[in-house]
Amino acid sequence: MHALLVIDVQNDFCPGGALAVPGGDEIVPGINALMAKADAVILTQDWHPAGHSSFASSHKGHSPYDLMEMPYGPQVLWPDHCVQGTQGAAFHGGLDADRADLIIRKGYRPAIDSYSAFFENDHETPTGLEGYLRTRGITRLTCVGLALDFCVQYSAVDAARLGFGVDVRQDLCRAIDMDGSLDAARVRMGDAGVGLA
Ligand code: VGL
Ligand code: ZN
Repeated sequence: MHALLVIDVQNDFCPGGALAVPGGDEIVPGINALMAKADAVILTQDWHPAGHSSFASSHKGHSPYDLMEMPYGPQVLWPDHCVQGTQGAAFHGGLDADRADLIIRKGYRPAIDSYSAFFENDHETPTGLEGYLRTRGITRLTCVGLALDFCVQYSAVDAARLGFGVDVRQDLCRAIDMDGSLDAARVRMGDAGVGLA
């Protein structure tokens, strides 16, 4: 069984959103077309409480895109985004979200961020997605969505480490690309055995 994992195709990551990824909306029609052919479709939704610790606004004297040392390791500080229940956290209106078998929310704990669909940024607190995939007999994943150099990368690398067969359709992703993060992400995915289509 093969699943399509659609990462964070939400208004705040699309042009006009709080953490807009250039061209983020361009991938929606292609993702809808892939969903129609997948055995299983799983969407992730970045889902932060107001005042989340990954927001620069939560740390006096810090600005968006600063790096901060957290108890679980280094963390980029972001503009406020994907706040639970807001329009920014909603899926892009053109995405065929009705097709999803599962929507997995992440980043809902105030003190820790979660880029990966599998583990929070401490790399050990599970989201439950691994168990879902295994109990459904899913062994292969195709990853698409936003952003290629953050949540897509972390999800794809974790999936490969967990033993799933993983490929990333780069044409159906867009990147934030800060300080070489896109090139670094491609190297890390390649090293982890992720197929870069
Ligand atoms: C993401 C930064 C903060 C992503 C989520 O979906 O790549 N990036 N939260
Ligand atoms: Zn986030």
